[in-house]
Amino acid sequence: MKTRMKQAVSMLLAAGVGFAASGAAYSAESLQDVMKRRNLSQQDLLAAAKTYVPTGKRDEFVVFSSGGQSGQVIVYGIPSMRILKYIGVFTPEPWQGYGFDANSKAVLDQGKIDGKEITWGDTHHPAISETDGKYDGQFLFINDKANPRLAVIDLRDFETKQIVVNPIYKSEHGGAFVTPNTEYVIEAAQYASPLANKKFEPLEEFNEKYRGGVTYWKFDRKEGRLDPKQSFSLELPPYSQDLSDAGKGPSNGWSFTNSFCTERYVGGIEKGRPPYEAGCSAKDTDYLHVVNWKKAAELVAAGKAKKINGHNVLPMEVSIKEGILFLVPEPKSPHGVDVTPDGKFITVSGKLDTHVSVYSFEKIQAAIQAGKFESKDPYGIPVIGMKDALHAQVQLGLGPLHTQYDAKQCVAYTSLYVDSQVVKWNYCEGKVLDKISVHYNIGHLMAMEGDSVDPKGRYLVALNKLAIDRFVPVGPLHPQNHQLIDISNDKMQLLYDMPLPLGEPHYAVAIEASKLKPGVRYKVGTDSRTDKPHPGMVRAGEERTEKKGNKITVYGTLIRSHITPETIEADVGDEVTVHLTNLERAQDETHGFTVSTYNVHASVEPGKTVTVKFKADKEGVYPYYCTEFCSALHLEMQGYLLVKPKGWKPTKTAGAEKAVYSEDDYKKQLKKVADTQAVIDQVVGYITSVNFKDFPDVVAMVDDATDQLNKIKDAKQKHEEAAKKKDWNQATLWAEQVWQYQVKAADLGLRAKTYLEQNGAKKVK
Ligand code: RUQ
Ligand code: CUA
Repeated sequence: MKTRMKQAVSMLLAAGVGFAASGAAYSAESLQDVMKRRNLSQQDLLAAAKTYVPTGKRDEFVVFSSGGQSGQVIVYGIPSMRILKYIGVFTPEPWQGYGFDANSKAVLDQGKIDGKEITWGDTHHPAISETDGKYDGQFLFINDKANPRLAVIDLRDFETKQIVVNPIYKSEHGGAFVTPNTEYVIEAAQYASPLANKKFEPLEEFNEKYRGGVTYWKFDRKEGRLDPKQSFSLELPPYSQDLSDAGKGPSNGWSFTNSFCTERYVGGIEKGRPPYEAGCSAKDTDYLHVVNWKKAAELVAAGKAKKINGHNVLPMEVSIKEGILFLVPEPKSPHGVDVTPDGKFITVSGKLDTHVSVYSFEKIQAAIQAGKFESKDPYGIPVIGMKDALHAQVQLGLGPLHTQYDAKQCVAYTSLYVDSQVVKWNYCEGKVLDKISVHYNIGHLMAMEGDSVDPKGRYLVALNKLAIDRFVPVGPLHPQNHQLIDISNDKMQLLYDMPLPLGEPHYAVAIEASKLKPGVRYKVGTDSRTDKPHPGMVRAGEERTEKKGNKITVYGTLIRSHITPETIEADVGDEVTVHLTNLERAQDETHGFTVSTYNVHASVEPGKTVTVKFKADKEGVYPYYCTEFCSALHLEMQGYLLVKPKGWKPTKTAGAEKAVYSEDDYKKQLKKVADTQAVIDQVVGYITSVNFKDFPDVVAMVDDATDQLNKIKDAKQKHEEAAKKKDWNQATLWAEQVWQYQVKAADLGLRAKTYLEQNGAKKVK
């Protein structure tokens, strides 16, 4: 350990961090000076060296964390723990225009339940799509516990594409978990309820009329959407099904869902009955549900399901008769069920037990084959004896919850809620290897790709439920605390505390950054929420405004630095639809759009077409503008919505302003244009002298610049004609416009030049 610390320090020193010449008037602080001043230990420096990502460098892993009560997803990098993005999922997200433009509203509308708008969600368990059990970086799924919903995020653009409502549940905790080729996304019910919609049943008939279940949402990878018609559920007893995991390798085709409160207690503290927590933990064991989902899918295809609320549900009798549903007792209020990377074992924690139970898939199968069951549950489901299914029980500590796996064989990590610790242990041999304290009360934990068949080890994040005194106080509501732990050595080392100020993140998944291949622009005219061509898209020069009755439709464009059109005229009461296409191709040239007081906002990334809709319900003058600082003349990227009162008539003719520019002004403009052209010619000379075509980003910038330059011809003709008529106003302004196009072209050209120089462009002859 000592030598490693020394190594890290000398590494920092070698990088020129410390040892400035002493005595010099402008001597820099040495590393030792900083350590002393900031009261840092060698251990701190080591942690800093392990997490610091130098400016301009990127993280190795990308984390998708549930945003809990914020209804969003939080994206951050490891090891730096820098937040990269919030993705609006079940909740409007203003920056992205999510819920403020018509296209994303249509996604949020899919999440309506019985026509009721629900704009909040309690996101819990994200899952990355898998191919052969490995994270493939294509899609992300996340559930809403409060309102039983599931969302699909496409990782090509990190946007929410679809929300589905579970047709038979009233809540769900245990989603999303994917099968090894993302054939299905598994979602289990939490609090049992009558499955038929809007059906009231008294709690006295809980055992007979209330039901749980597990749903298998069919994923259509080509469409990138869940397919409700091909999806199905298993009706299950009212046992508070909790989390699930899909089998892999030898256990592929099966899935496992734990449960609690198999006592089926219904509470009633206000009637003098003991509370839920007592009634729901009275028994020593609850049940692990073992389901053959492959066979279940075949049974559904063979017409063995019945329809409830239009959804395929396999009744319990069918699942029992066909031998696809079994139970195994699991100790004391279980939580978490995690299949090992090799698919041979299933670990289940007991919140009120000190053990983790490791079940053997082979033993479970042997019992099923032999028809060896210890009993049946009250609904007739065969129960496999715990002893017949167990591989080992390992004493880990108080309040074990969730387990993740290491790249090293047989090594697992389990969170201990009560002990506030992470325990590293060997599940093959059933022995504890190391423990580390975290702060405080850890819920989930996450290792890099740690629930796939191919975990990457290296880092682990403790998702703690309490922060208490870890950060500068910000009031009674504390941020959450994600703690980064180095697991690459025998002993775990705590590296970093990251406050997360956006809801309680329940679970997170981390993927190698290199597996993510998001785009930087859309094909021009794409509706990003449907991935289809947007019917409202137009190209440069095709912009128009149509009025039919009281409906105004604007087909507009955005490009540095103007919004076309620059005025929208409406009569009070008109319904206004504005389609906007961002014509830019350059990376990161997003334009935003809003209209004063109409509560609309669009984020229009390069190539995207977005629609905002509103009713011009009050006469008046409403500026609209671009909300992203997109160029030096961003503030001028503006326009007016003019809402005229009924029967209003113009009294002045357009263009009747007085002349303000002279011939001299015009000549000055011409000089400016000529000078700028010289700069452009130089830049173009450089770009075309190197192999710029080998750099797609540069090609896009050059295309954008060419677009700008092509517009000059028209403006030039206009200023020359005006000059002929000695209309110096028009002549000067159109010459200015020529210059505007030049500036934008030059800006792009210079960026392209810098890019080429920094990325090793080579001379071509
Ligand atoms: S559960 S702290 Cu909501 Cu994932 Cu276990
Ligand atoms: Cu476009 Cu600011």
